[in-house]
Amino acid sequence: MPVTVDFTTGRLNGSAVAESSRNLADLAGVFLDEAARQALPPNQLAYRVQLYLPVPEGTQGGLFWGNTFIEPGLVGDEYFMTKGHFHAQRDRAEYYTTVQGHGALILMDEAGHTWHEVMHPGSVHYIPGRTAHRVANTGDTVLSFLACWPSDAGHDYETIVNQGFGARMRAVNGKPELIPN
Ligand code: S6P
Ligand code: ZN
Repeated sequence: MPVTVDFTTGRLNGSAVAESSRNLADLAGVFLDEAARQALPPNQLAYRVQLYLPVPEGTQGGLFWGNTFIEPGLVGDEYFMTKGHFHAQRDRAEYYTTVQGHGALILMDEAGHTWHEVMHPGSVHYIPGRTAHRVANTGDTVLSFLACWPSDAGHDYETIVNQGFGARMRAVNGKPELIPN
């Protein structure tokens, strides 16, 4: 069965599509207010990822496709967001394209300098190599975006677990603001 994408929702269809999800229980230590995370239901869905991996992980010269769906919500005053990562092969780049909802693509260079790009339906984001990336849902509906990246990029989550990003996307008077740590 061929793979198709529904451009109204961002949903990927086809037997070659794999899915995974992250609940709040999977995101220990990700948010600033860990007590607020623990006070929320551990089985609350934070985000889902659909993956189309037409070649084995690590293949040089191949490409992967992924669709991410982030639920709306806050942990304390911080928007629901992905764990975030550098690519293990540091120079590998990636494209994101927003389908539905509103959010922020939070980017960080290897020196910890952190900035963001606003995500809205149709926005295209080039993530250069050597740049950690994480997405926060700053709206009140599901945020969905498409991603395309090299199949030999790999993921380094550990650096983010240990060092975090240099800033966080937090609600200030109901509006998103990138606040340095
Ligand atoms: C993969 C790409 C996305 C993320 C997804 C979830 O390189 O950047 O598919 O994997 O958005 O984020 P994370 O940080 O949990 O992998
Ligand atoms: Zn990535």
